[in-house]
Amino acid sequence: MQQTLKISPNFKFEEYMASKAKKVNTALDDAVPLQNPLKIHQAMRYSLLAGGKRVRPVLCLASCELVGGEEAAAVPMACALEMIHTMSLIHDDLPCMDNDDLRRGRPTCHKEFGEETAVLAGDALLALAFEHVAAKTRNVDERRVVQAIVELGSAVGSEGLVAGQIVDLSSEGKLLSLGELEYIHVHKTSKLLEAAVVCGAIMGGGGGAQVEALRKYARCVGLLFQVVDDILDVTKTSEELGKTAGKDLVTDKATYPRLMGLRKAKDFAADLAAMAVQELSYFDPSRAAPLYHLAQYIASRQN
Ligand code: GRG
Repeated sequence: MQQTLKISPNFKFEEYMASKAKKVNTALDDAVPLQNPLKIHQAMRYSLLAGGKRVRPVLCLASCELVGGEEAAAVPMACALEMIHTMSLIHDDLPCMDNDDLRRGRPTCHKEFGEETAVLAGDALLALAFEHVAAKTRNVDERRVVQAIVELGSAVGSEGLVAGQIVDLSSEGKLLSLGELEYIHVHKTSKLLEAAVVCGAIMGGGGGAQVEALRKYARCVGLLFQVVDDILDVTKTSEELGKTAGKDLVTDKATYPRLMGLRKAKDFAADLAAMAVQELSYFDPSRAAPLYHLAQYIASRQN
């Protein structure tokens, strides 16, 4: 039976998001000091501290606190998620992948530091992410730390982000079915968002049923994130061009609006947001406000 989730109208989401992002930014700054060899640490810091919405770390902290954990228990994991997200962006931008010149409003890592350094900065961030969780997590049972590391590793490896990327690269120029597009999105984007929520709950001491309810929430939010990305790709480009048809409707890149039409893609996004929120009815509504608002934010974001 469907339950209605009663979220307090007094919750200040923008303030919440800003304070959590600030916390994460400070922790990231500390985690990657500017040290020798200077060039590699400059490149790592350049990409890691370049802004970004910090959605994955905030999801992780919110999930930890929803199950009753202390924020501090999940801060190293939150940093690791952002390190991995950043390294995936650095590698994705490389000439052998998407070949992008700009990221987060400034030159991509390889444009600024050269290709070799960008590859190594990505590699170093990936290694540091796992080291950081293992070495810096405090007051969490070691079995939980290991469980979370396994979750994170499987989300990014050849059954996670890497799987999504290789299938995406191999699909270039091909006409994709909705199922194939979903495979790419689930692996390239959703897996890390799922790991963020699930690892936060594990670090926070969540029980098995809580972790699995949050996994369902995260799967909806993960796909929602990418469907909205696809919609923004079309609508932003339309605005820029001052036309009704956007980039993806006139090129052959597979996106949800292109495969199902803009109207249906928007309906699909609304359904995913509703399904995500429904999963939160399992929890105490007084604690569920952050994840509730994060789902709404992801659904209605403009960048
Ligand atoms: C993870 C080992 C490993 C390798 C990387 C290159 C690659 C394999 C995967 C590509 C993954 C990728 C770039 C997916 C796109 C995800 C996405 C929607 C990025 C945009 O995220 P936002 O909007 O960006 O959260 P900000 O800048 O706000 O953080």
